[in-house]
Amino acid sequence: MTAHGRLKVVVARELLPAGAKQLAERFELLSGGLESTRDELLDLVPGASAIVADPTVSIDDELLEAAGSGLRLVANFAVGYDNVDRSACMRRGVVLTNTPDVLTNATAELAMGLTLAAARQIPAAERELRGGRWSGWDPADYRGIELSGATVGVIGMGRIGIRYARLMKTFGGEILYTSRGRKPKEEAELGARMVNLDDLLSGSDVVSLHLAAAPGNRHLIDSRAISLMGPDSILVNTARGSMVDSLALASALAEGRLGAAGLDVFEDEPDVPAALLDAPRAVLTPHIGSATYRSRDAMAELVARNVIAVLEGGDPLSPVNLSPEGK
Ligand code: 8YV
Repeated sequence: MTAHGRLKVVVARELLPAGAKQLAERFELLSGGLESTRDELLDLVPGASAIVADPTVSIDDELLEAAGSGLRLVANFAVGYDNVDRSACMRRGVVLTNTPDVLTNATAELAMGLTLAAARQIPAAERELRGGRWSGWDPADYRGIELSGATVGVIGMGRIGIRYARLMKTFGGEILYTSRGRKPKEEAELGARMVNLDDLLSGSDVVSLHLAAAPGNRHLIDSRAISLMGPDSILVNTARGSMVDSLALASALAEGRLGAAGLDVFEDEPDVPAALLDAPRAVLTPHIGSATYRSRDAMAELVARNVIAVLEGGDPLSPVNLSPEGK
């Protein structure tokens, strides 16, 4: 509670007006800003009832301790929450919320866009043209991979994976997937087949990652996994950078052992390894999966509705299960 009798809500970096406006009407709202440092955040959180975070903000014991015992909620502006120490939240009775559903279409559409852009080398072709290096039409120039009839492997058949599978099914190929459990509805609707990871990697023309990051899937796509993929196949990652060994991927692209890659996420954002920047047939975007007007506004609104619900004594709209086995 602040001197003005209002509960204090701290936005670690920035919340879009679609959410910030509602919070500012009810609470004392403080924002660190996009450039805020860890130390500035530690100075900002004492006495906060809620913290609004995003994947770039590490929510750990130290930060929760600095906020103090009045902290009731961490509202993450993202569906992923690998930036949050869930057991630390659980120990302190702090609720964690995320923003599922509202970004499903946006993220799946970007994954599809990266798939197409990588298959046809659209960014590299455009760079050549803009760089004044287009010397004339050449029948051998920029020949790419055709997606019609391609087998698409979806690693992680959750909400975003399913949406991506539906979009990619329009190319008419087969859908393979890995998942914790069978998806009978998608099997019936898309003819999708659940297989093990190795069979997915060796049997797909396109492999797209849609898993939540976890310690157990760090470098899930390493040099061995890449070696199972065909030399014309495409790897797409809009999930988390930690799941792909960037250097192994860059070597495979440089040596022609992999067809192309479309990546929106990186291991140590915003740093992108030079090897990837230099790799041929790699399309790289700066973590824009959910960046549509509709999705980002809906995410901000959902963050605000979660904060309001919890601080006004109700139930969170989209709580994260904090138990160790929870997803
Ligand atoms: C971005 C995401 O993190 O929701 C996620 O998990 O990775 C993306 O939505 C988000 O846009 C940045 O806050």
